[in-house]
Amino acid sequence: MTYALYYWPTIPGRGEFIRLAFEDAGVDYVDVGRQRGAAAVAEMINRGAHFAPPIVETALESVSQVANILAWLAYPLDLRPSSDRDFRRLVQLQLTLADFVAEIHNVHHPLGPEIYYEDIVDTARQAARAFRHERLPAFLAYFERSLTENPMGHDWIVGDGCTTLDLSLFQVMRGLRYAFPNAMRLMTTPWLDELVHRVAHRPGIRAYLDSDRRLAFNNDGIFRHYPELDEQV
Ligand SMILES: N[C@@H](CCC(=O)N[C@@H](CS)C(=O)NCC(=O)O)C(=O)O
Repeated sequence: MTYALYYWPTIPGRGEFIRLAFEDAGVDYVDVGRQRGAAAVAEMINRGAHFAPPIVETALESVSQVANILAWLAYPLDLRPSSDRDFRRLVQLQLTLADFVAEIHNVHHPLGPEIYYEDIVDTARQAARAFRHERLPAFLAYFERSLTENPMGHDWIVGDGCTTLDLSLFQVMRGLRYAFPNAMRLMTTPWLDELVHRVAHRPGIRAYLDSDRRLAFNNDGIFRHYPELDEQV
């Protein structure tokens, strides 16, 4: 099976959650946006079946929404837990992570994606303060607790092996440390930090991180580093 990923070529964004799954599993995939440019992604969206990228296409179907794509790929890529109950929990946590990612994005775009950050810096400052003090600790505590309370052990968040969700948590933790380094130093997430380390050392991920396929975080993406939105120290 060959997979085609449609995602914007210049940011890790939500496409990165999908890339990490492909790279960890070592499967063949075509990164259409990076090979053919943003126009090819726009063209896919204009066909009308999907509202927004990332979109993954095979010869048989095309699928959008990160959590939905990963729930699908978890089976063929062998990044799933073994029981149905754990699979439901995986999807539940992946959807919660999608909520978290949307809130992270909304910190720098509190009035919607169309308004330039530079035009709403003061509003973004207010949004960032609330995010850093309320939502960031609440979401991190939830995922940290999920990890420590996994009855199958604390190496992985669901079940006893690596899943798509562990790879996604890696990306979110790395993104948060890029965007809010000061605020993140105040958070206590020992188990999530161990998880990030464990994921970074998986053979497929390590090779990917060292390759030119891996895009660096930047200020056009979801995780943006604006010092004025971070904790002042
Ligand atoms: N809930 C969707 C969000 C998709 C999304 O917002 N995609 C962004 C890029 S990360 C986009 O290009 N959105 C265009 C739009 O919302 O019009 C998912 O998880 O896939």
